[in-house]
Amino acid sequence: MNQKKLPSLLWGSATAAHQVEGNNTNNDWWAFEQAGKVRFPSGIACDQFNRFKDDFGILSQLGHNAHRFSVEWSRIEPRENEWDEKALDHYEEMLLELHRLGIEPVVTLHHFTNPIWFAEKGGWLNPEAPVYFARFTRRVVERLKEHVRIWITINEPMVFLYHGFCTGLWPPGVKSFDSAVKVLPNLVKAHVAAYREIHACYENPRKEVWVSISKHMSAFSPYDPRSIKDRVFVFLRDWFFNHLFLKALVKGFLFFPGIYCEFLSSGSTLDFIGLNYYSRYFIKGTTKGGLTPLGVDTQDPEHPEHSKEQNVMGWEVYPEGLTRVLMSLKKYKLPILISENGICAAEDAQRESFIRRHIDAVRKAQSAGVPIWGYLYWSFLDNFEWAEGYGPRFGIVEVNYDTQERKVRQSAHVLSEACRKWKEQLP
Ligand code: IFM
Repeated sequence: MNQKKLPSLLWGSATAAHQVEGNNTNNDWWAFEQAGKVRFPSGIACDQFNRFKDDFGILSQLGHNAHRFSVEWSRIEPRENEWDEKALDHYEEMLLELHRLGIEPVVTLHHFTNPIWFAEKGGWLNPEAPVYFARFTRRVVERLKEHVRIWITINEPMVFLYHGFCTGLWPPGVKSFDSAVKVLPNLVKAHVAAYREIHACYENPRKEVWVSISKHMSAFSPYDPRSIKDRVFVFLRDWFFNHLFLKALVKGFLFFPGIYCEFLSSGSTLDFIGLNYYSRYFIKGTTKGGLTPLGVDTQDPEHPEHSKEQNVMGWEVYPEGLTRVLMSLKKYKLPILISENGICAAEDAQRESFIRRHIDAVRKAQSAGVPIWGYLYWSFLDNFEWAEGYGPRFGIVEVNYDTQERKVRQSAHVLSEACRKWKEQLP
């Protein structure tokens, strides 16, 4: 196990397996794509499976000291309880390369994709799902533990739940809030089980291993600030989407009024908080036309409070929301790693400005006493943006999908400069 002290500020960028590796033929996303349920199939993506050494060379030139990526469950366990050692060797090679370059790996175990065998058994609706996920976790951690000390069990569980089970835009394509509510405790239990497996795998638990989820959080504002109903629904949204999952992991029980209350563990199963932040939503206090009973959200650019700046997908650019969300996490008294924050932009100048302003927003929260552990920009490379395909470009490194050529954007240098300066100025 690497005993080197962790840097005072972790900084760099992030990716996820299915979005960059290419040819992940054994997962449910691939099957969804082949069935024509999204506009574009992922295909060879950024071919990072074969190009990771060159890609990591770019990270090193940019000076990043941390990098987040995910291992692909369907490569490691392509059929139930059959383990592909070559896939594990591959991830070990990636980790060794990062260490050789002095870059701290942050490894995600579940980033939206599931093996087809798991999906066929009912996926996350199956009450046994946490057991399958914990078995996978143990296998991975036993094999890779020498090289990893920061683990993310599940990426954005509430977003996964929302698109997989409410909008139906992602696999398994279900549109039912009732199903989503059944999946929720399974995801919580999966994290708790994985957390325990991870700590059990290390001889010296807790001291040198950090485990969390990556929690997507948004800023919410009432559509009409004078409407009590809109304000109540903002509170509900914030409670359900932003805090319910975190609270369940910190307190050891999941409480969902009228539907659910279950004790899961005897203590907290978060060693830090991984935060993914992108945007703000205006909430209308009505259930009519909404996909959940939690109000209707809009990012209407005509709204008088809207910043008048959007990304290519129409998400409001709202750095103040990041400060707000970070302030709301202070009460958990845990270090916070911003595990994703980024923009898909047509012009890199917008990305440069986004990075500067969001880092300032983080530093503002830090000055107000929020314990910031690091900042990882989403994403290192342009990549497969799920149902949106290859249109939106989030990368600080441009990818030419015809030739797989990489081109470092100016925003990559802006990120490095801002983080270096930030680190130097830390007390
Ligand atoms: O690309 C995604 C990522 O997989 C999860 N967080 C949000 C990103 C941008 O939509």
